[in-house]
Amino acid sequence: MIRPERISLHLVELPLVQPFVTSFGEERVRRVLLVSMTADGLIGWGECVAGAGPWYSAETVDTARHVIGDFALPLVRGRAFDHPRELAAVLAPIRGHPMAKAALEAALWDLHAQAAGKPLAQVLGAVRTEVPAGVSVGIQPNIPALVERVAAFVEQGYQRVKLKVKPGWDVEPVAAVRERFPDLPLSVDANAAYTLDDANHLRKLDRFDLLMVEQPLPYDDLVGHARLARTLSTPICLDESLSSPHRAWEALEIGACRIINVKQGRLGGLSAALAVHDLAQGRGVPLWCGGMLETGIGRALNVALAALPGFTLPHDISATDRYYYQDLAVPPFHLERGFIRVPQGTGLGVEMDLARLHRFTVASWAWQL
Ligand code: SMG
Ligand code: MG
Repeated sequence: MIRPERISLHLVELPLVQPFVTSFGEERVRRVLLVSMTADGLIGWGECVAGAGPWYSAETVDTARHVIGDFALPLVRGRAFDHPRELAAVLAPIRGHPMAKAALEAALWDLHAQAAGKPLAQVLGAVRTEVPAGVSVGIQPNIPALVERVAAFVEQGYQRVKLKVKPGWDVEPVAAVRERFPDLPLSVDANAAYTLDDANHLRKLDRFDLLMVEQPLPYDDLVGHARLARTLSTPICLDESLSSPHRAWEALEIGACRIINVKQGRLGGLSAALAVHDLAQGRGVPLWCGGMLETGIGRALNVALAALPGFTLPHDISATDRYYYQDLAVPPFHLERGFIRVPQGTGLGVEMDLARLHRFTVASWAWQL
């Protein structure tokens, strides 16, 4: 039984090692909200994956702070939880805001696993001790720079490379990378930058033997993806469109995707991610764990999730040094023969470095429950 006593939010600004450019913008500093939850002498940590602006999805760091502080907290106050999966029902009166909800649920899972004296991965049902690491490469200033970046990651041992694409940066850069690395497991992610009118153009990607094309069309266009899927040989993977387990079910029912990118934040929490895991496993749909430039707190949670049996493709889970000079959590994640090891300590299995948290925090809030 977990009875949360105190909840704090920490707004942090952590400089990225390299700017990350997607079809929707550039990020140089990760502005990120962390949640700490105290119960019975333990502290659980959660990371909210919302961005600084409403570009990836409608949520932002500030909407998450508002929704957690003003609406979720009053619902949680005075409650005790036998299991973290109970939280979703408590927060159900709040429509939307999956990332805000997921951050609270994450802290509860960390507490739950710590109280049980077990690693989170084990509590979730992990079957692996290490997970295959992929890397997501942002849009570069030019093609030679892209090929050089990809070469450096391949050299480091990443098992799969994902290239960010957008109109005007797609067929040529992909062709150049494919020519240099004929056998590299390669995928592309458009972050919703195309429409169904681009179907003929997108078909040009079929010649590069890509593992998948991720979220080519707008987030609310499941039917468009189903139509596009009928004309592409490259499998479609959905990310932004899958905002809940029910949406994932709908997408599979109508053939809008053949692969699922699982992000617990986008889906509304780890329990929702587990529901998608079970849904996909039952249908033989391959899964992999997406990334949101998490700090070590969110990364530890992703690694634990990715250790489940349904996760069979390399993930957007890279080593800490690909993102940050100094992470908030210790120890950092390293690449070992192309894999990231699943933490074996209790709970998340990483420790928040409180001095670093303090150094990078720009605002914080706390509530006694
Ligand atoms: O965490 O390695 C990572 C980033 C992976 O490309 C990545 N994420 O659409 O899948 C995606 C993007 C969303 C984040 S953009 C800030
Ligand atoms: Mg994506």
